[in-house]
Order: sequence, then C-alpha cells, then structure tokens
Amino acid sequence: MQVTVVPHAGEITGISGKTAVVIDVLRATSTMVTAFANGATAVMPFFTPEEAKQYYGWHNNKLLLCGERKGVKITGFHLGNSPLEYTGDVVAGKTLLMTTTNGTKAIKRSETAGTILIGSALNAPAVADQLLRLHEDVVLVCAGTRERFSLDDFAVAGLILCLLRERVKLAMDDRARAACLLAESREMRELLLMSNHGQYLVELGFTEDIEYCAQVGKINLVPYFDGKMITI
Ligand code: 3SL
Ligand code: MG
Repeated sequence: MQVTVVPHAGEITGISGKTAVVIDVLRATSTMVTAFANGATAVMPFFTPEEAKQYYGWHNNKLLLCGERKGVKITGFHLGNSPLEYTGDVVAGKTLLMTTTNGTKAIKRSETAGTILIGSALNAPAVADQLLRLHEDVVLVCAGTRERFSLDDFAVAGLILCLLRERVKLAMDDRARAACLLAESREMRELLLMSNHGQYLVELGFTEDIEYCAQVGKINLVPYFDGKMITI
C-alpha cells in the first residue's frame, strides 16, 4: 500500500480517484466525528458562512449552522467548533451546516478523490481498519492552518500511518516517514498542546478541547464525504 501526506489545504493535488483521509484534529474533523457519535445525521461542509446561511434559509428544518472564524463561533450560528458543544441533546437527528477556517475547506478541496474519509485521533484506529479493508493507495490530507503546515494534523497523519504499518507493508515517502517519527515521539496530548494552533486555542480558553481531541480511539466510526454530504 502506497501512502503519501499532503501538508496543508493549499497543496491538495494529485488525489483524483485515490482514497483520501482529511484530518483537522484541532478541531473540525474531531468535532464532526463527535457529532456523529452523538447522533447527528449528516454534516454539509461550506467554504463560507454566507453559503451556509443561504442554504439554511432555504431548508432550515432540522438544520444547525455550525463553525468558527479565528476559533470563535460565527455570529448568528447555533454552534461553534468545540467538540464539547456537540452533545446528543443538541445534535441528534440534525444535519450540521458547517464552515471552518481550514477543515471544511480541506474536505471540499478533496472532492476529486475516489473515497474521502474524515479522520482524527478520536477515530484513528477505525480509520486504519477502514483503510485496510479498502486496501488502496492512501493520501492523508492535513488541513493545516491557513495554508501552512500544522504539527497537530501531521501528528495524526503519523498516528494513522503507525497503526497501518503494524498490519500491512507500506511504501512511504520521507514525509510519511517523518509523520510516523513525530507520532512515535510523544503522547498525542503533548503534540497537540505544543503545536501553534494548540497554543492559540489554549489562549482562547479551549484547553479542554485539546485534551478531548487527543484521546486516541475514543470513537469507533468513520464518516465519509460523497462530494456534498458527510455521513456515516
Ligand atoms: O480551521 C479549522 O477548520 C478549525 O478547526 C480551526 S479551530 O480549531 O476551530 O480554530
Ligand atoms: Mg486545524
């Protein structure tokens, strides 16, 4: 199995027809995985708040407007981007219209891939299982932060690669190898807390979110994106 790592959403090329895993561990994909674990029906990613609001205006039954800019809930939206907000009583049976700075952009920009899975530390073992079942070449798409490399997403790419490498022979380039080395070097919690975006979230008061997002394997499901909707 050949594996490659895309470092950020500005460098998504050459993924047509491949199996992609999009990772925005802080915090969009962790939030999506949590929402599904708590009974959300679907997530629709949007590039901008305006697009999400327009869709909401047309179909607002059982929909929630969700997302952030600069880490903070968008004015007029129901939910921000903290996974801890996405409890069963809030999201069960709901479709979430979501726009975030990097995560939803990376998902939408991956739409030419053949299969698009949503990955995080929370569901990393389930993602690895799914990739082994599919047994195709894999591109791990790190959302990154504002089109720049982000240690947090790269660490989760490495975690998934390490989990795969225990069970199948991988053909890795040096970037994939570096991601594995990073994931093996420290606990996920420590890696997320030391990343630039982790430190920014701590400044905003979201330390608890980071602790939550660092829990490897807490959730056993793998959402996938069909080009319009994310479902499980
Ligand atoms: O960039 C994103 O998509 C967000 O996950 C960033 S934040 O953690 O909500 O600031
Ligand atoms: Mg991020």
